[in-house]
Amino acid sequence: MALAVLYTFRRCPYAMRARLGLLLAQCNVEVREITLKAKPAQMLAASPKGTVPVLVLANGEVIAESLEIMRWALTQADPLDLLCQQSPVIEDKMAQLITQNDQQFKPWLDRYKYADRYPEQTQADYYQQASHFLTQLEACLGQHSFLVAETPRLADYAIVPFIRQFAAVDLKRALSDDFPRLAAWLENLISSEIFIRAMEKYVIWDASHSPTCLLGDM
Ligand SMILES: N[C@@H](CCC(=O)N[C@@H](CS)C(=O)NCC(=O)O)C(=O)O
Repeated sequence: MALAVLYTFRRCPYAMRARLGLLLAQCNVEVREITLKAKPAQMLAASPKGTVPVLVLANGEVIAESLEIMRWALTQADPLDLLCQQSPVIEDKMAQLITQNDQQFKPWLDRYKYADRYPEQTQADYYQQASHFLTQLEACLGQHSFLVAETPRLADYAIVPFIRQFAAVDLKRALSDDFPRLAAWLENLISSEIFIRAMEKYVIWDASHSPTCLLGDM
């Protein structure tokens, strides 16, 4: 059976989230690593908005939003119950956290990371603004080992790439100084086997290459 094709960019937190979802669902796809400076015509034909990740299913359907790719994959198989579909309260809580991450935290993260491009406020101001969400995550981690439960769920995997990016902006400033539980959570997740697999390096895709698969050679 033809595999779905994932257009991805290793360092993009949205693409990381999609790769994590696919790996956690043990869903094999053909991986096409791209560079944002020269997006392949095949990707743009599938998704003219030009963001990664893009998943093109075997039936030609296109999913061009990272969270939807995670949800699609986990709907095929969810051996670790990451979607928590039996627990509407947890599902709601996860949806809320992910929306906050994507809509509120991410814009502050971008300003904090590229403060020189946003001279209206200082980098310290942007740190403070971004910290509101981190304080909330720290409180969640006071209740359980992961964001909504004792084991990682959808929200943990959807959010961790962005917290990783935040922590990497200023390596002199340890995340653990202000957010000790979040720092331990981050370390735990990014050192996990699944995250390491999601960060595997691929050469930039070219139509002449033989296909590379997310789960390895078939
Ligand atoms: N809402 C989209 C956002 C994806 C996104 O913005 N990806 C960035 C890379 S991190 C991108 O492709 N930007 C296009 C560009 O820089 O040309 C999703 O969740 O998939």
